[in-house]
Amino acid sequence: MEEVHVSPLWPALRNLLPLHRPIAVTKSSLWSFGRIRPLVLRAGELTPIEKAERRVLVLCDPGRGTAFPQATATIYVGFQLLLPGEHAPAHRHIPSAARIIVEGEGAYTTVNGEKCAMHPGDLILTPGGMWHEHGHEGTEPVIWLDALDVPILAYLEGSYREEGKPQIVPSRPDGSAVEYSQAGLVPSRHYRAPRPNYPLLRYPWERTEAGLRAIAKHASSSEIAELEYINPETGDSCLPTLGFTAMMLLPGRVARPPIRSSSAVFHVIHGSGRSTVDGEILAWKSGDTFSASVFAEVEHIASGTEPAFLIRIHDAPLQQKLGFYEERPRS
Ligand code: GTQ
Repeated sequence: MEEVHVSPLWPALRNLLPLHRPIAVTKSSLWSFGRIRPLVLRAGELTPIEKAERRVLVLCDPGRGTAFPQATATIYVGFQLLLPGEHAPAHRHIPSAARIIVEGEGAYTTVNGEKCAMHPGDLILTPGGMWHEHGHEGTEPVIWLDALDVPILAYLEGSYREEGKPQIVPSRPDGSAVEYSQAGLVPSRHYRAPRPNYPLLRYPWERTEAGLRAIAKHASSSEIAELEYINPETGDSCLPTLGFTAMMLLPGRVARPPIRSSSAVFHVIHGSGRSTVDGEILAWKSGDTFSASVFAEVEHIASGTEPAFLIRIHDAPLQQKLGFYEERPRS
């Protein structure tokens, strides 16, 4: 069989098609920002941006090991460092990216000619195919969390990049302060004028937090205050394969979402708390990041007296497009 390049199905069948639910390779994990931050800053001392192009420490799933730059089957996340005065040159690629700013002021990302200021908690999109470059006009290091769908694009043998020239940037704010400054209102278009595919690239954190606080104030005790980041022109997920939500957890109140077929990475914007993922207790605080595999049983609770705010990155949009996303009630 080896000589003619064939193999029998039957020894592999039960692994390829397990009963009732998938066998997850991903092992849920917590990445402590306090432990990773000094390593990221050390990388800044040792590795010039010109050499690195993107100076990132990738969060690796313990179920796969550090040879695999991914946190789950579909989600890549990494902490990227930009130092004052540095410039990460323009490129574009097939995978889509989003960034969540962790610390520091003064950096910006330019996406298809739109200069997006980076403030802690902001979510900034770099959809596949769009030119992007990063710059820093501040005085302190800036660190953000990149999330990309590169594991799935690499698996599909679809991933490549192109390098470009610095973009020309008109002097105006990004779309969150111009065309899409008010929820529920989008620019009127003339007959047949195309709507942009990715109209809104920056989601300022202050608005997200205000929206969550408004919901939490009026929510019943069983509801989880959670907002989805969407495309304001279509209502779709903001990237094709990855979805993003923001959650507000109240101290003393357990959030128990349904079991989901999607995998997820959670990033703590601020506050502290604990999550149980398939029976494992993960204690987290500001800047920490943790993962949950497909079909994981997850619950979260804030600790202390202040609410906690998390961003959930997940692959339900991909699973929905492929027609197999599901949720199961908790027992
Ligand atoms: O900032 O453009 O973490 O291209 C991985 C690939 C960040 C980026 C990553 C990238 C970028």
